[in-house]
Amino acid sequence: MLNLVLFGPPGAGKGTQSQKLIEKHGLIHLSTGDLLRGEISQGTALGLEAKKLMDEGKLVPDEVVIGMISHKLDANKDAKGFIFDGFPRTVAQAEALDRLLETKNAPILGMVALEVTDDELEQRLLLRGKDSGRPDDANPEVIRKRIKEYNDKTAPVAGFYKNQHKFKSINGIGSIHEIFDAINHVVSNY
Ligand code: B4P
Repeated sequence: MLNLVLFGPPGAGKGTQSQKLIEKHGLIHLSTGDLLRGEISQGTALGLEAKKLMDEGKLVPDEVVIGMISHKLDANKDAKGFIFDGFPRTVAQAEALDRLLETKNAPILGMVALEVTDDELEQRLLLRGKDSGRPDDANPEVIRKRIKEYNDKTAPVAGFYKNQHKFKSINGIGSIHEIFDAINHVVSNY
Protein backbone atom coordinates (compact mmCIF):
# COMPACT_ATOMS: atom_id res chain seq x y z
CA MET A 1 0.00 0.00 0.00
CA LEU A 2 1.24 3.49 -0.87
CA ASN A 3 0.67 5.29 2.43
CA LEU A 4 2.07 8.79 2.47
CA VAL A 5 1.98 11.68 4.95
CA LEU A 6 1.97 15.16 3.43
CA PHE A 7 3.32 17.51 6.06
CA GLY A 8 3.74 21.24 6.53
CA PRO A 9 2.38 24.32 8.26
CA PRO A 10 -1.12 25.74 7.60
CA GLY A 11 -1.25 27.01 4.03
CA ALA A 12 1.85 25.09 2.90
CA GLY A 13 -0.15 23.52 0.07
CA LYS A 14 -0.94 20.09 1.55
CA GLY A 15 -4.56 20.14 0.36
CA THR A 16 -3.57 21.48 -3.08
CA GLN A 17 -0.89 18.82 -3.67
CA SER A 18 -3.04 16.02 -2.19
CA GLN A 19 -5.65 16.57 -4.89
CA LYS A 20 -3.03 16.12 -7.60
CA LEU A 21 -1.51 13.05 -5.93
CA ILE A 22 -4.85 11.23 -5.58
CA GLU A 23 -5.58 11.89 -9.27
CA LYS A 24 -2.20 10.55 -10.38
CA HIS A 25 -1.89 7.54 -8.06
CA GLY A 26 -5.53 6.58 -7.34
CA LEU A 27 -5.15 7.00 -3.59
CA ILE A 28 -7.72 7.85 -0.91
CA HIS A 29 -7.40 11.38 0.50
CA LEU A 30 -7.72 11.60 4.29
CA SER A 31 -7.76 15.26 5.35
CA THR A 32 -8.69 15.76 9.00
CA GLY A 33 -9.38 19.45 8.24
CA ASP A 34 -11.93 18.45 5.55
CA LEU A 35 -13.46 15.78 7.81
CA LEU A 36 -13.86 18.30 10.64
CA ARG A 37 -15.38 20.91 8.30
CA GLY A 38 -17.80 18.18 7.14
CA GLU A 39 -18.87 17.60 10.76
CA ILE A 40 -19.34 21.37 11.21
CA SER A 41 -21.50 21.73 8.11
CA GLN A 42 -23.67 18.79 9.25
CA GLY A 43 -24.04 20.43 12.67
CA THR A 44 -22.99 17.33 14.63
CA ALA A 45 -21.99 17.49 18.33
CA LEU A 46 -18.39 16.77 17.29
CA GLY A 47 -18.57 19.57 14.72
CA LEU A 48 -19.84 22.07 17.29
CA GLU A 49 -16.98 21.22 19.65
CA ALA A 50 -14.41 21.38 16.82
CA LYS A 51 -15.69 24.69 15.38
CA LYS A 52 -14.96 26.63 18.55
CA LEU A 53 -11.33 25.40 18.60
CA MET A 54 -10.75 25.76 14.86
CA ASP A 55 -12.12 29.32 14.80
CA GLU A 56 -9.53 30.19 17.46
CA GLY A 57 -6.70 28.53 15.49
CA LYS A 58 -6.28 25.74 18.07
CA LEU A 59 -5.89 22.01 17.46
CA VAL A 60 -8.84 19.68 18.04
CA PRO A 61 -8.22 16.96 20.73
CA ASP A 62 -6.16 13.97 19.58
CA GLU A 63 -8.82 11.35 20.43
CA VAL A 64 -11.36 13.11 18.17
CA VAL A 65 -9.17 13.09 15.05
CA ILE A 66 -7.73 9.62 15.73
CA GLY A 67 -11.30 8.25 15.94
CA MET A 68 -12.21 9.89 12.61
CA ILE A 69 -9.14 8.45 10.87
CA SER A 70 -9.77 4.99 12.29
CA HIS A 71 -13.33 4.99 10.87
CA LYS A 72 -12.11 6.12 7.46
CA LEU A 73 -9.42 3.42 7.32
CA ASP A 74 -12.06 0.79 8.14
CA ALA A 75 -14.42 2.20 5.52
CA ASN A 76 -11.76 1.93 2.76
CA LYS A 77 -10.37 -1.57 3.22
CA ASP A 78 -9.59 -2.09 -0.49
CA ALA A 79 -7.70 1.17 -1.01
CA LYS A 80 -4.40 1.16 -2.94
CA GLY A 81 -3.09 3.60 -0.36
CA PHE A 82 -3.84 6.76 1.59
CA ILE A 83 -2.60 10.34 1.56
CA PHE A 84 -2.71 11.67 5.11
CA ASP A 85 -3.15 15.45 4.83
CA GLY A 86 -3.04 17.49 8.04
CA PHE A 87 -2.70 14.31 10.11
CA PRO A 88 -0.76 13.41 12.23
CA ARG A 89 -0.44 16.86 13.81
CA THR A 90 0.95 15.75 17.19
CA VAL A 91 3.38 13.02 18.21
CA ALA A 92 0.50 11.23 20.00
CA GLN A 93 -1.43 11.18 16.69
CA ALA A 94 1.65 9.81 14.87
CA GLU A 95 2.00 6.99 17.43
CA ALA A 96 -1.70 6.18 17.14
CA LEU A 97 -1.47 6.12 13.33
CA ASP A 98 1.43 3.64 13.46
CA ARG A 99 -0.64 1.38 15.75
CA LEU A 100 -3.69 1.58 13.44
CA LEU A 101 -1.62 0.76 10.36
CA GLU A 102 0.22 -2.05 12.13
CA THR A 103 -3.09 -3.93 12.44
CA LYS A 104 -3.39 -3.66 8.63
CA ASN A 105 0.23 -4.54 7.95
CA ALA A 106 0.47 -1.41 5.79
CA PRO A 107 2.91 1.11 7.32
CA ILE A 108 3.58 4.71 6.33
CA LEU A 109 6.19 4.58 3.57
CA GLY A 110 7.24 8.17 3.92
CA MET A 111 6.53 11.73 5.02
CA VAL A 112 7.00 14.58 2.53
CA ALA A 113 7.27 18.01 4.19
CA LEU A 114 6.57 21.26 2.31
CA GLU A 115 8.84 24.07 3.53
CA VAL A 116 7.30 27.56 3.30
CA THR A 117 8.22 30.78 5.14
CA ASP A 118 5.78 32.23 7.72
CA ASP A 119 5.27 35.44 5.66
CA GLU A 120 4.29 33.46 2.57
CA LEU A 121 1.91 31.28 4.64
CA GLU A 122 0.16 34.31 6.07
CA GLN A 123 -0.26 35.88 2.63
CA ARG A 124 -1.65 32.68 1.08
CA LEU A 125 -4.16 32.10 3.87
CA LEU A 126 -5.38 35.71 3.91
CA LEU A 127 -5.82 35.52 0.14
CA ARG A 128 -7.82 32.29 0.42
CA GLY A 129 -9.84 33.84 3.30
CA LYS A 130 -11.18 36.49 0.91
CA ASP A 131 -13.43 33.95 -0.82
CA SER A 132 -13.20 30.62 1.06
CA GLY A 133 -15.64 31.62 3.80
CA ARG A 134 -13.29 29.88 6.27
CA PRO A 135 -13.30 31.92 9.51
CA ASP A 136 -9.81 30.60 10.39
CA ASP A 137 -8.40 32.14 7.18
CA ALA A 138 -10.00 35.57 7.58
CA ASN A 139 -8.17 36.91 10.61
CA PRO A 140 -4.37 37.53 10.73
CA GLU A 141 -4.32 36.89 14.49
CA VAL A 142 -5.93 33.46 14.08
CA ILE A 143 -3.51 32.64 11.25
CA ARG A 144 -0.55 33.52 13.49
CA LYS A 145 -2.04 31.36 16.26
CA ARG A 146 -2.30 28.43 13.82
CA ILE A 147 1.35 28.88 12.81
CA LYS A 148 2.35 28.99 16.50
CA GLU A 149 0.34 25.81 17.23
CA TYR A 150 2.17 24.22 14.31
CA ASN A 151 5.60 25.24 15.62
CA ASP A 152 4.80 24.13 19.20
CA LYS A 153 2.88 20.90 18.66
CA THR A 154 3.15 19.75 15.06
CA ALA A 155 6.78 20.47 14.02
CA PRO A 156 8.06 17.73 16.45
CA VAL A 157 6.17 15.15 14.37
CA ALA A 158 8.93 15.51 11.73
CA GLY A 159 11.40 14.08 14.27
CA PHE A 160 9.16 11.05 14.77
CA TYR A 161 9.47 10.16 11.06
CA LYS A 162 13.15 11.19 10.87
CA ASN A 163 13.86 8.57 13.57
CA GLN A 164 12.21 6.01 11.30
CA HIS A 165 14.25 7.27 8.28
CA LYS A 166 11.03 8.16 6.47
CA PHE A 167 11.33 11.97 6.31
CA LYS A 168 11.95 14.05 3.15
CA SER A 169 11.65 17.80 2.95
CA ILE A 170 11.07 19.83 -0.22
CA ASN A 171 10.76 23.52 -1.09
CA GLY A 172 7.05 24.47 -0.94
CA ILE A 173 7.60 27.83 -2.66
CA GLY A 174 7.28 27.84 -6.44
CA SER A 175 4.59 26.91 -8.93
CA ILE A 176 2.09 24.20 -7.96
CA HIS A 177 3.38 22.18 -10.92
CA GLU A 178 7.06 22.41 -9.88
CA ILE A 179 6.23 21.37 -6.32
CA PHE A 180 4.13 18.45 -7.58
CA ASP A 181 7.10 17.25 -9.70
CA ALA A 182 9.38 17.40 -6.65
CA ILE A 183 6.89 15.37 -4.56
CA ASN A 184 6.54 12.77 -7.32
CA HIS A 185 10.28 12.44 -7.53
CA VAL A 186 10.26 11.41 -3.84
CA VAL A 187 7.17 9.18 -4.21
CA SER A 188 8.68 7.31 -7.18
CA ASN A 189 11.32 5.90 -4.79
CA TYR A 190 8.72 4.22 -2.55
P1 B4P B 1 -6.46 22.06 7.55
O1 B4P B 1 -7.74 21.94 6.87
O2 B4P B 1 -5.57 20.87 7.59
O3 B4P B 1 -5.84 23.27 6.78
P2 B4P B 1 -4.57 24.06 6.44
O4 B4P B 1 -3.44 23.61 7.31
O5 B4P B 1 -5.06 25.45 6.56
O6 B4P B 1 -4.22 23.91 4.90
P3 B4P B 1 -3.24 23.32 3.77
O7 B4P B 1 -1.80 23.23 4.12
O8 B4P B 1 -3.89 22.07 3.31
O9 B4P B 1 -3.28 24.43 2.68
P4 B4P B 1 -3.78 24.47 1.20
O10 B4P B 1 -3.21 23.45 0.30
O11 B4P B 1 -5.25 24.47 1.26
O12 B4P B 1 -6.67 22.52 9.10
C1 B4P B 1 -7.62 23.45 9.57
C2 B4P B 1 -7.83 23.33 11.10
O13 B4P B 1 -8.44 22.04 11.43
C3 B4P B 1 -6.59 23.35 12.00
O14 B4P B 1 -6.17 24.67 12.30
C4 B4P B 1 -7.10 22.58 13.26
O15 B4P B 1 -7.88 23.42 14.09
C5 B4P B 1 -8.00 21.53 12.70
N1 B4P B 1 -7.33 20.23 12.47
C6 B4P B 1 -7.15 19.63 11.25
N2 B4P B 1 -6.49 18.46 11.40
C7 B4P B 1 -6.21 18.31 12.72
C8 B4P B 1 -5.53 17.32 13.50
N3 B4P B 1 -4.98 16.24 12.90
N4 B4P B 1 -5.42 17.48 14.84
C9 B4P B 1 -5.98 18.55 15.45
N5 B4P B 1 -6.65 19.53 14.77
C10 B4P B 1 -6.76 19.43 13.43
O16 B4P B 1 -3.21 25.84 0.67
C11 B4P B 1 -3.52 27.09 1.26
C12 B4P B 1 -3.62 28.18 0.20
O17 B4P B 1 -2.38 28.33 -0.49
C13 B4P B 1 -4.67 27.87 -0.87
O18 B4P B 1 -5.41 29.03 -1.12
C14 B4P B 1 -3.85 27.47 -2.09
O19 B4P B 1 -4.49 27.82 -3.31
C15 B4P B 1 -2.57 28.27 -1.90
N6 B4P B 1 -1.42 27.59 -2.48
C16 B4P B 1 -1.16 26.25 -2.46
N7 B4P B 1 0.01 25.98 -3.09
C17 B4P B 1 0.52 27.20 -3.51
C18 B4P B 1 1.71 27.61 -4.20
N8 B4P B 1 2.63 26.71 -4.62
N9 B4P B 1 1.90 28.92 -4.43
C19 B4P B 1 0.99 29.84 -4.02
N10 B4P B 1 -0.17 29.54 -3.37
C20 B4P B 1 -0.39 28.21 -3.10
